[in-house]
Amino acid sequence: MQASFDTQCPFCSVQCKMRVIEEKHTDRRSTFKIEGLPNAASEGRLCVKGINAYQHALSRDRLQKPLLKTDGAFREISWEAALDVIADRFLAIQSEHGADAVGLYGGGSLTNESAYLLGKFARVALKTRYVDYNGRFCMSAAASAGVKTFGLDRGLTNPLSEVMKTECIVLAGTNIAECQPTLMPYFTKAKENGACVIVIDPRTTKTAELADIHLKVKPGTDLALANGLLKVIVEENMTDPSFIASRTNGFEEVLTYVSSLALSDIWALTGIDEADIRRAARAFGRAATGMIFTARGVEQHRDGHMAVRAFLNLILATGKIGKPGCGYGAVTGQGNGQGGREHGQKADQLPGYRLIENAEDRAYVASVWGVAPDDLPGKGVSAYEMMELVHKRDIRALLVMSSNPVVSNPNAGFVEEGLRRLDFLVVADLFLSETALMADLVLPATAFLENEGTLTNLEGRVLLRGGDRPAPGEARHDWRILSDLAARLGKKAYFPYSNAEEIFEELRVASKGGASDYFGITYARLKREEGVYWPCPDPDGPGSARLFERKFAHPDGKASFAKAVHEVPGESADEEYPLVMTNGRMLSHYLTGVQTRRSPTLLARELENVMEIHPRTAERYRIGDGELVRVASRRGSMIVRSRLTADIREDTVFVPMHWGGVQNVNNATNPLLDPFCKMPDFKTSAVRVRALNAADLAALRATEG
Ligand SMILES: Nc1nc2c(c(=O)[nH]1)N[C@H]1C(S)=C(S)[C@@H](COP(=O)(O)OP(=O)(O)OC[C@H]3O[C@@H](n4cnc5c(=O)[nH]c(N)nc54)[C@H](O)[C@@H]3O)O[C@H]1N2
Ligand SMILES: Nc1nc2c(c(=O)[nH]1)N[C@H]1C(S)=C(S)[C@@H](COP(=O)(O)OP(=O)(O)OC[C@H]3O[C@@H](n4cnc5c(=O)[nH]c(N)nc54)[C@H](O)[C@@H]3O)O[C@H]1N2
Ligand code: SF4
Ligand SMILES: [Mo]
Repeated sequence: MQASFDTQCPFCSVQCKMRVIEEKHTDRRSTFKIEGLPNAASEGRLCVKGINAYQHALSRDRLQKPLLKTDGAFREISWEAALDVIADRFLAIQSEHGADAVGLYGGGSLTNESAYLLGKFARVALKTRYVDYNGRFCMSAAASAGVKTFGLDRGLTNPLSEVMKTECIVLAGTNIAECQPTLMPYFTKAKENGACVIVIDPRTTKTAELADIHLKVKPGTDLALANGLLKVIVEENMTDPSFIASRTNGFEEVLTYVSSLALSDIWALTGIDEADIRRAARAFGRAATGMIFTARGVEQHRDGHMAVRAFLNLILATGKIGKPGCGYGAVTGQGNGQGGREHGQKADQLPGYRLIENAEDRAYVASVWGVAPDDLPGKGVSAYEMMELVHKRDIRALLVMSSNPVVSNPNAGFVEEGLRRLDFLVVADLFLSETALMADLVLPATAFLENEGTLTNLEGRVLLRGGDRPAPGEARHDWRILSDLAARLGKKAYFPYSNAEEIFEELRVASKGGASDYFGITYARLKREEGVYWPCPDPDGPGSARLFERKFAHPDGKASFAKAVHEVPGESADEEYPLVMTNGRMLSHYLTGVQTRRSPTLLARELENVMEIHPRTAERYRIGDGELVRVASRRGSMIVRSRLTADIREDTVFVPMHWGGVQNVNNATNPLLDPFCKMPDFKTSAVRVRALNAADLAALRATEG
């Protein structure tokens, strides 16, 4: 017997559509076949993660019932009992310590409906100011830069199809070949059409193999490099003066600043010499059309916001935006990294990108929710700052929904210590993640095969994901968990939903008139049209594929240059910690690996964490290939296997982020926060490395069993 389910990949922001065909055999075993479905982003392609995503969703490890921890051990309980325990604990903690003693921590894999509801749940059911989400570590620098420069943050300002038509592409700190693999054909086609590709990355990644010019930058110095590029563009008259005059503000100040810089200083900082800076600046400056893409390599630094703004300066100075083949892309990460940042799970936001501290915005959303504006709390703090409040015991109870913060936060040891101090931790997840293992109560949530809802992909296209496969055991949708809990807290009237579409109908109205306006989008339309770009205020009108054609989103219609002053990176190598460690992703694993490590096919590709190190550097520290090494920073250390490769800078090592515990790169990362967006300085930590000796290995075996 056969059954087939149309859905979307649960992983990255491309949101490839797929069909999962289940063949049920007479012995009750099932086998699965996966087909890519046509769609405007991946055009039917799937990468290895998408093809194997069904494996974790169908894994025996899936949570099936709520689990309550008593005397250190989990036991299954009913939903009734679980909801009672949570409501009792939350209410007791709030009555003793105030409404803000309970915090909520969401994620960018949640559907728009669940993310919207999490924000509403915080403000209406719990009335706590403390709600934030993992996108803080992901999109916050690019998002805040887009808002400041353009007046609006949407991942791509242009449809993907325009990539193929552009003459010059800058890929800064983005490894599309491993992180959004099904988009690579757009870039290879652009190259076939004659485009010049410039890659900025400390490693020769699969993406960098595409480059005509590869700037192998020192981690944490992109801001200086972008300033150097602008200096050459200005010096060699490659700007677009009429665009600057008619469509932007603030160029003069930037001009004065970059003119004062010396390329030799920028070389000293970035490791990129004057000739290469000039070559890249000319390629971008002289091209008639060009696009710049940034991702976490540029953004996850203490100056991530300003680094992105410096790249946006290049776009504005050359007038390369608002027309075909000209624009910017913040390469969004998680499946709903885009929608997840629009509808209110962020500490300072309300739906539709409205601001919780803005009186008009509060009044509007309060009217949609049927509460008094004064009853809405004020803004809270960012994800890592929430962990600081947990550590300080200002936050006493926490509900984590769709994130694994004890692995993904910087300075993970501190975060773990904080979570242990909580009076009550609830985690809603698919699995017993590292964070769920620490919880007092764990709730089983539904996965992509089972959970219908909308997600907004990196282009800003809203997509409806099917989710018809029955959930395992008693797993519930995230939005339902929130609704059920709200009812237990006496707020049922505000959370009356019986399906995702009803929530979307409310979200449409709540976002109406906001920057990310979804009012014109309906489920019926999404079923008909495959996807709709926001902003889409009109049910009969099209969405906006290309942004900023005539005006930017600031009140005066103009874009803003930023004087982006560069300094040294958050942490630099010194005698004690002589190397710089950066980090990121591998093709076959996803984020903290909770899902992909439960897929046998994906796990088999990469079984354990590694450290990429240059052979000459390895020799200096007497490290052989494939040896276990300890990588230590001022904050903590991890044990990983060395992988010698000449593709990385000699002064840099790279450790992926897909493992927890003793292999967790975040044991060592730096929680220094960007002042504008509170992005942690994940990608530059000074470290020392050493191969483990026999005594270390014996000790390790003893502790790790
Ligand atoms: N396979 C896979 N795909 C994913 C994910 C995953 O976990 N696995 N996660 C998804 C998510 S949530 C996200 S946010 C995206 C992330 O997508 P990316 O941002 O592309 O991924 P990263 O590997 O973190 O970083 C990209 C590149 O930045 C480089 N880099 C490191 N430091 C610096 C620096 O200081 N400057 C510059 N210019 N480059 C630097 C790294 O060498 C790396 O090649 O991927 C999404 N897709
Ligand atoms: N060192 C370092 N650290 C980083 C980064 C880096 O580049 N370097 N990148 C940062 C970035 S960009 C990101 S996005 C974060 C991600 O950090 P996390 O949010 O911790 O990442 P995930 O591993 O996706 O965790 C998601 C959890 O939710 C569960 N889950 C999946 N789908 C659902 C669902 O629909 N409902 C529920 N309830 N649960 C679900 C999964 O099983 C998993 O346990 O990590 C950040 N941390
Ligand atoms: S991981 Fe991304 S590129 Fe790969 S199939 Fe899933 S959505 Fe598509
Ligand atoms: Mo991300």
